Amino acid sequence: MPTKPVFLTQFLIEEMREHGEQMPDLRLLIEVVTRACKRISIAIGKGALGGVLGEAGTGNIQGEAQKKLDVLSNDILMEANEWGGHLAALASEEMDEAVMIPEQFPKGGYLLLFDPLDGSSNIDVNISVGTIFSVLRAPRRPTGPLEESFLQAGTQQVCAGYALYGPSTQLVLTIGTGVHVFTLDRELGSFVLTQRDLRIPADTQEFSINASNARHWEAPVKRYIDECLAGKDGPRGKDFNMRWVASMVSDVHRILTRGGVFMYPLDAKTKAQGGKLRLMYEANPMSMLIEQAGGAASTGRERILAIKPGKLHQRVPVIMGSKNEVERVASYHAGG
Ligand code: AHM
Ligand code: MG
Repeated sequence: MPTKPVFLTQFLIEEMREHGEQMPDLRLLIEVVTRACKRISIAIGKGALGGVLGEAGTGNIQGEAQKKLDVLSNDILMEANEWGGHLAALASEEMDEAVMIPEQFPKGGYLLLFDPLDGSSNIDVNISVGTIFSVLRAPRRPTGPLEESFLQAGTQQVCAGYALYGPSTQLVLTIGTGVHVFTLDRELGSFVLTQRDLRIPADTQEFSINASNARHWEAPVKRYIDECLAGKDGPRGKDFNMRWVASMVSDVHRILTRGGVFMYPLDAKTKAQGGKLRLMYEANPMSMLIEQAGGAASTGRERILAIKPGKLHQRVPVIMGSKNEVERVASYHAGG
């Protein structure tokens, strides 16, 4: 860690200057989003004392029961972002449709997408959760329904990141110039740069998958995991470790930090809906971070970032992390 603390604002100004493009609106937008993440972090930190645990008694568009903190986090992000003047519209995993910035506020040139609280099954058991976000440019002359403006491939993202609410709160961010990690200094209330240019090792000995779905997996995934489980005496010639937090943010954070492969593949249970995880709120931002860190992200059949979305709440199979492992799983899907 640098001796003199580098705060998020200073980092963004210098990073943009170094790469020859000042984008003040994007910087301010990132600051607003991360300020909302600090508020979410405080609410989560209060736990049972804040009266925020448990079910909200409502459901989202995907038919999932919402937790109080899902709703609260969504409200915090909406409220923080609607008046800033940097956005044209927002979309959230927890809301049925994309929302235009209300009439009374100025409009900006960006679109914001977020999963306000990822891994919400972990809230009531005090295990790490996170907020994932993605920023796209709003089309200059939008035509058709609002949703269409959002239906851009992940390669078009100008920024992606997440906040991880763990033992410490961290912000992991890319604006297309590598992946950088900030840690929340709770006393100062500021994100401080703690790691620049995160890189994922190309090889790994760790995988992350919900193994209770094994009987539903397709043959290529079964083969890959069987080979890992065979250890030193199997075709891979080495032992593998396994980790599954069931918060994508936590699992992907571990992989960004020390390598590994994260999988929520297509299986018999999720096939009808195209996969479990959401393309625009989860897979795309995480894929941008993973690729920016030198890793790879695939559905098994194609690069996630190249997918042209058909709808806002689209789901996709996800295989991401250490490059050589992701390529191996993709080659098994291709019949290799
Ligand atoms: P959520 O956004 O509703 O919390 O769902 C997404 C989560 C991911 O964070 C995690 O990887 C996965 O769902 C866990 O699924 P499972 O409970 O099937 O293991
Ligand atoms: Mg989620």
